[in-house]
Amino acid sequence: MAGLAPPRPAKGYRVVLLGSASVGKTALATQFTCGTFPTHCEPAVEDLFSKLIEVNKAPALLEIVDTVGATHLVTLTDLYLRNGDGFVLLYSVDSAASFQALRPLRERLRRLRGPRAAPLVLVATKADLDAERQVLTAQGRALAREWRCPFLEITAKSKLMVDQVFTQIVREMETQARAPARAPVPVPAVPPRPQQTWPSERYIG
Ligand SMILES: Nc1nc2c(ncn2[C@@H]2O[C@H](COP(=O)(O)OP(=O)(O)OP(=O)(O)O)[C@@H](O)[C@H]2O)c(=O)[nH]1
Ligand SMILES: [Mg+2]
Repeated sequence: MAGLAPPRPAKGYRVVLLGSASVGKTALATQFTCGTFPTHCEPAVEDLFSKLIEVNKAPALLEIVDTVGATHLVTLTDLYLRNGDGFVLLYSVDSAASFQALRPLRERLRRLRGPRAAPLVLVATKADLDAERQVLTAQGRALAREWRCPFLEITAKSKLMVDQVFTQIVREMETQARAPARAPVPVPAVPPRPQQTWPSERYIG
């Protein structure tokens, strides 16, 4: 039909949710994909969710990997860190321990991925639990500034800022995909006879 552009194929992204047990990873994935707040979540080794969204007028098909926070599954977590396209690192505002657990996780991500980019978003969950708050908004913001990544405070319970988590991670993945591949830092060549080459450089201009 004239005038109708063919639909653009959706780009696929694997987004991994990471964080300590009970921070609300499953609640976030369920609220985002099904629009419901689960009343009871059975811990599973892994759950997969998917959703087609639109970011910057382009379709993005998200495969969301909901991991478990249990620490004995270290090798499994390494697999996710290696194979994810983008990462949502979560802590809950009522748990300082869950906040502190993110730094080693991020270090591991950096070590495992090497020079490969790891787009990420930092997310503070359970913002409705303000009376039990142990981590200030400013602390989350400061960590995100240090990591140069977006930061969001969300409430999966009332679907506050839930969609934005995924829009942001898609934006991060797209930005890093567009960035030129990091070239190795060139080692400056040492002139074989410095005294022969240096003067000409010194007197330029
Ligand atoms: N008040 C409040 N509670 C929440 C929120 N999100 C999750 N929870 C509760 O936090 C508990 C843990 O949530 P889950 O989504 O199961 O946490 P998880 O990160 O998937 O935990 P694991 O799978 O064990 O790693 C549940 O009792 C949820 O109801 C929220 O936004 N507000
Ligand atoms: Mg879970």
